[in-house]
Amino acid sequence: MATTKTDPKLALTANGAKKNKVYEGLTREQIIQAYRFMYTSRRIDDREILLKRQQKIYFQMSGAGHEAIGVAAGLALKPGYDWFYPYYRDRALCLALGVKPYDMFLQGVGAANDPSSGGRQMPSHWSYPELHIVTQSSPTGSQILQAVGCAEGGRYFARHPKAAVVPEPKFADYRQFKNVSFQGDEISYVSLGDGTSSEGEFWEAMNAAALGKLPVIFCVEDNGYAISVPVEVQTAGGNISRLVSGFPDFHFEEVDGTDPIASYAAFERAVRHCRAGRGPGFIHAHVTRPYSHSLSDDERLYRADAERERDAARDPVTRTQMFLLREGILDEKGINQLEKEVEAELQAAVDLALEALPPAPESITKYVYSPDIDPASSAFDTQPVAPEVPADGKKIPAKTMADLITATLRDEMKRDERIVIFGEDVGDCSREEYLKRKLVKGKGGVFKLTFGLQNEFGSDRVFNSPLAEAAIVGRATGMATRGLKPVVEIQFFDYIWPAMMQIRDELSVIRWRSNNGFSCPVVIRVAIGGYLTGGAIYHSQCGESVFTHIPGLRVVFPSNAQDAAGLLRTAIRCDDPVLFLEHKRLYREAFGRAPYPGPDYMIPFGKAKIVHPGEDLTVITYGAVVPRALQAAQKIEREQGVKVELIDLRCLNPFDWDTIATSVRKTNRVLVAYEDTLSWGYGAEISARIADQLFDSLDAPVRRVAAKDVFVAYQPILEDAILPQPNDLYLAMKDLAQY
Ligand SMILES: Cc1ncc(C[n+]2csc(CCOP(=O)(O)OP(=O)(O)O)c2C)c(N)n1
Ligand SMILES: [Mg+2]
Repeated sequence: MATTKTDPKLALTANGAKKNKVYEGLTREQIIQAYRFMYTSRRIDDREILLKRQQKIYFQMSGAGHEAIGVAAGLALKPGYDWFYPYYRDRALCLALGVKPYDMFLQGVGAANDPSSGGRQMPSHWSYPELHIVTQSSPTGSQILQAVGCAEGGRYFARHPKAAVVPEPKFADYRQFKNVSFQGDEISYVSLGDGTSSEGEFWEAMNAAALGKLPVIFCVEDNGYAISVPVEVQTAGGNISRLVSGFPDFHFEEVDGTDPIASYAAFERAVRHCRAGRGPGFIHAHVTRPYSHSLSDDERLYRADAERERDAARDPVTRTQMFLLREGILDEKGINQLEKEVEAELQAAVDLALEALPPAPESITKYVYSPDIDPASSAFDTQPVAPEVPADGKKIPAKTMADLITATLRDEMKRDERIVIFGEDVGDCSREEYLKRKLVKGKGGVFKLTFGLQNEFGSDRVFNSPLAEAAIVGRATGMATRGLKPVVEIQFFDYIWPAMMQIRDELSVIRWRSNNGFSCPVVIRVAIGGYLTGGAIYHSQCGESVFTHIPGLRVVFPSNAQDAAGLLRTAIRCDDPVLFLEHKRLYREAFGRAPYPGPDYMIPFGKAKIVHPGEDLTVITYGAVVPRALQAAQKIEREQGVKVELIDLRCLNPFDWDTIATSVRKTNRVLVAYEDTLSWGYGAEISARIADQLFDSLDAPVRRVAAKDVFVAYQPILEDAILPQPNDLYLAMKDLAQY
C-alpha cells in the first residue's frame, strides 16, 4: 500500500517574492486548500482500507491517483449550481464540492444517517442533493446519458421558466414534490474511466451532447487500466482523445491529470466554453492508479514492477506536495501542520462513524415508490365526463385507443408545461421549415399517436431523438431528475433492450438507492404485442414479466380506449416511473372504442375491471387477450351455460389481488391467460399466489393459457399456432368448468 510521506530534504521556507503569485488563476491559499482536499482524499482511502481489513466496513473503492483532476474540477465548478454525475474515483472532487469525510465514513459503515443512501449503497457511490451531486450506481457509464438529460432539463427550464412554477392544481400531481432550480448557464459534469469509454452509452451521450450543443463536461480519467485490461486493448489506437476529436462544437483538452494546476486551467477553459453556450467540453486527464483496482484485485498479477514504479513517480499527492515546497507555498512545518490537522479530523470522523446506528430492517421497502403520491389511491379515481351529444342528434362518435392516447397527451401537455415528448419518429417533422411553409403534414410516430403535437406545442416539447434507445431512457431520466416529465416512446417493445440497463439499474432504482434524495418519474410508452399477421419475431414480442419483476417500476397494460386514456393520465401525473404498454393490435380495433372521457379522467393503478360477470369460472387476463377471452366466454355461455367472470387486470404492477381473490372465492375455478410465452410469464406469479393463498377455495387446478415457448413467426398460420386464440381459451374454460 502506497502511503503519502513528506520528503524533508525538499522542504523550503516561504519565499516572500512569490507571495502574491497566482497559478493559472489560483492563489497560493487556493492551492493549499486544493492540496488539503487531495491529501484528505488519499488518507480517507488509507483509513477505509484499514477499516475494511478490520472488518469494520464492507467494501472499499479508492480514488487514489485521481485526486488532482478531481480537485481541479471541484474548484472550477460550483456546487449547488452546476450538476455532478461523478464516478467512484471522484472522492477528491466530492470533498472539494463540500462533502465531509464523516459523510464518507458513514457510507462505509452503512449507517442509517449516511446521507448518500442510508446504508443502501457501497462507499464511493456519491449522492448529495443539496450539492447537486446526483446519485450514482455501479454499472460503468450509466451516468453519462443522464448527465446529458440533466443539461437538457436545465436548458428547458431556462427557456420555459413558467414551467418551473408549481401551480395550485385542483389535483396534486408530481410537481408539488419537485423543487426545480435552474441558472441558465449551469454545467453538467460527468466523469468516467478510460475503460468505460468503450461502453455504447458513452458514444450515444457524446452524440446527443454534440447534437444539442449542450453544456456537459465529459471528464475521462485515464489511469491506463480497466481492472486488468490496459488502454491499448480497450481503446482503438490507445487514445480516446483522438477517437472523439471529430465531434463538433466540443472544447477538447488532454491534460496531465496528476497536476492540479494544469488540470484546473483545462477545466477553466472548458467551463468558459460551456457557460457561453458554445457546446460541450471534453477533458481527457492522464492519471495514475497507485493502488490496485479495488481491494479484491492485486495489480502485481498483470502489471510489471517497472511500470508501477513509473506510475508512483507521478503520484499526484506527492507531486503537489513537492510543488508546494518548491514554490515556497508551504514549508515542511506547514505541510506537517496541515497533515496533522487532517489526521485529527479523520480520526474524529472515523470514531463518530463507527458509533453510527445501522438502518432498521423494517425500512427496506421505504422509497421503492414515491412516499408522496400513491397512484393506487382514490385521488386518481375520477369519473368520465359525458360527451356532448351532437346537435344533429347523430350518435356520439366512439374513438379508438390510438385517438384517446393522442387526446390525453394533448390535454396533459396543455395542462403541464413540464411534459416533453421524444423518441424515434415521434415529431411531426424535424425540418421545421417544411412544417412552417406547410409543405408537409408531418409524421408523428410510426403509429401516428403523437401526430400534430410538435406542430401544436413546438419543437422544444416534441422532438425526434437519434435512433438510440438507451439514450432515450437515460436522457429522460436525467431530465426527470431536474423536474421535467418526459413522456418518451420506445417504437417497438422488441427494441427496448438497449435501454434495459437504464430501466433496470437506473430509472427504477434511483429513488430507493438515494434514500429518496432523487427521483425520476418518467413515462415510457411502448408499442407491444402480436396478432399482427406478418409482424414476425421482431415486431410482435411481449415480455412484460421482465419489467414487472423490477421493483420501483409501475407497469400498465390497457385493453381498451377509455382505460388507456385514464391510465395514461395517472401515469403522467403520478410521481413514479411508469412503463405504459400499448398493444399495437388494439390501437385501432373496433373492440373497446369509446368517446373521450374528458381532460381529468383518471383510473387508479392496481384496480382491475370485471369485463363480464359470472359465477362458474374466473378468467384473469389483460391486453389483447381480453377481447379474445370475451369471445370465448360468450361462446361457452351460449353453448354450455357456463358463466365466466372475466377480469381485465389493466395494471400489472401494482395488480388487483382483492378483485382476483373475491372472484376465485366465488367461482372456485381459475384460468390465467396471457399473450406472452407460457413459462415464467406474468401469469405464473398470479397462479402461484392463488395456489398459495386461495388453495382452500379451489375446486380445480389453476390453469394457464399463453403463447407457446417460441418466438412469434411471420407466416400467419404459424403466428396463429403460437399465440393464444379464442378457441384455446374456450377449450381451457370448458375443461376447467367440467373438472
Ligand atoms: C457495465 C459494467 N460492466 C462491468 C463492471 C465491472 N467493473 C467495475 S469497474 C471496471 C473497470 C472500469 O475501468 P475504467 O472505466 O477504466 O475505470 P477505473 O476503475 O480504471 O477508474 C469494471 C470492468 C461494471 N461495474 N459495470
Ligand atoms: Mg481506468
